Amino acid sequence: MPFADLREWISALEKAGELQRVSTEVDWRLEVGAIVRRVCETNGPAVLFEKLKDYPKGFRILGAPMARSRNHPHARLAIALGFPPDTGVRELTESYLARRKNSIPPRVIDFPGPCQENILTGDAVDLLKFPVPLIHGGDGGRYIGTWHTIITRHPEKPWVNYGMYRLMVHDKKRMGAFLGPIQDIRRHLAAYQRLGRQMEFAVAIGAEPVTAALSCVSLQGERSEVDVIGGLRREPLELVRCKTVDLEVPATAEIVIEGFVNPDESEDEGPFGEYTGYVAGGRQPRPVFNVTAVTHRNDPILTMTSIGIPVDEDHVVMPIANAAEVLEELRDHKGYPVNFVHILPESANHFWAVSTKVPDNTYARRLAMAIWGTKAGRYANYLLLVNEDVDITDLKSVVWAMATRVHPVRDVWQVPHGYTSVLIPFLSAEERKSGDGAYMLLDGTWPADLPASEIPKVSSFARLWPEEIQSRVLARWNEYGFKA
Ligand SMILES: Cc1cc2nc3c(=O)[nH]c(=O)nc-3n(C[C@H](O)[C@H](O)[C@H](O)COP(=O)(O)O)c2cc1C
Ligand SMILES: [Mn+2]
Repeated sequence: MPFADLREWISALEKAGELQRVSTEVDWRLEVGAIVRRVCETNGPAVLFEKLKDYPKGFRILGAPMARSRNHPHARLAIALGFPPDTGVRELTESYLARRKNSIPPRVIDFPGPCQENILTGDAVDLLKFPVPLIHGGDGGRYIGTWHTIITRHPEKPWVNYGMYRLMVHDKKRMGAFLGPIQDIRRHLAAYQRLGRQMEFAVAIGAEPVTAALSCVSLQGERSEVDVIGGLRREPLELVRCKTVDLEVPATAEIVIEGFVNPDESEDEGPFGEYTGYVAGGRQPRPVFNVTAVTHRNDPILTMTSIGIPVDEDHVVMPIANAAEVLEELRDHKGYPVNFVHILPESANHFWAVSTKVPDNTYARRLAMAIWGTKAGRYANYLLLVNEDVDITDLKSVVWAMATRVHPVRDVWQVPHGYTSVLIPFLSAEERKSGDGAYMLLDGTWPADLPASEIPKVSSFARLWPEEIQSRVLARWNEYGFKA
């Protein structure tokens, strides 16, 4: 059974040793952000802050919900999907794809849902009713959206988008968002702007755990994330009608914010400590999210993370799911003989490694172009291709293969132009405005026509000794006197 709400998942995390309660009072002003950053940098547990300065008891914050865990790197994501905490990268990726094949549309329940236990409209609307944290030292304001879902509906298509885009509080009733230039919500907003209409939105904070996780995935095509969320949960997600906008939201969300974006309104937003490991995005005019209603559960839990230098939520959930999206597109739809796609979390998601069969000598560049042509693969600024023998999920193997199989001149292909996240520091100021980036292919595959006898033999315990010797050595390891 999938988790019905955030609270059930929190209990499961606590049982698995993946949750720390902090009952002592902490300050929403920088202290919470600093604690959560340190948790990310030390691979600590998720943190439930139970008493926030200036706020009544009951208003809580859940920090670092899906950051990397020192117990098992993907434990909190695995638990959210109903897998054992020690599930590995390959298994998580393949299970994601297996479940994703069956999308399950949501089920709408009667108003009011649990997220509507308290309803604030008109003058009662106040975003700062919640302990919205000032997260990093250099942030341009208090961020209410750092682990959440913004829901919008395309004006002309049956396409409802769930996306995670940072949300800063301007004042009681208005927020600002950073919307990357080619994100889905941008396409929705552009369609409303073309029609000269307001775009309604709903923000869900603290829904059951798969919702936020899927909100940061670049699903291939124009797909409604909520159907994929149902597929991953193997049960429909329950939604409830909003109070003031024509949208539905996950019924058990802790906090829901409803409102509209005017087609031509903007206000300065940012900067923010970003997933690339730098304060990024500057302070610039960006779309304004006007709030018409706030609803919440009793004793609401605000989910947040303090992103920065890898590895945090950005580098745990996105690598698995985005790699899965690209793997499915290449292997299952386009028939490329790809073995696995892995996004190195340590690279802030911009170094990708792909292991593959190599059918012919023109294959590597065709494959690279196919990867960059997918929706998630646009983030693969550095792309390493290797044969199937390299375990690309192991950072040591990737560095070794790159340094020994990629000729520094012949095997490197520099591709000027192409989209890059505008938050990457290597871009010039001009490129940062337009998102005009660049790609590099590092082709570590052996030429397809190289006779097998000429492929260098790998000198490792597992590959250079006969199996019989390996087994004997392993069986006698303790007898030799080794402890581990
Ligand atoms: C913690 C976190 C914060 C994010 N913040 C932003 C953001 O502020 N702006 C943005 O464009 N993308 C942001 N992203 C990345 C998007 O969520 C991601 O690209 C996702 O695919 C967007 O959904 P879409 O593909 O439906 O547009 C963030 C991701 C995470 C994990
Ligand atoms: Mn989308």
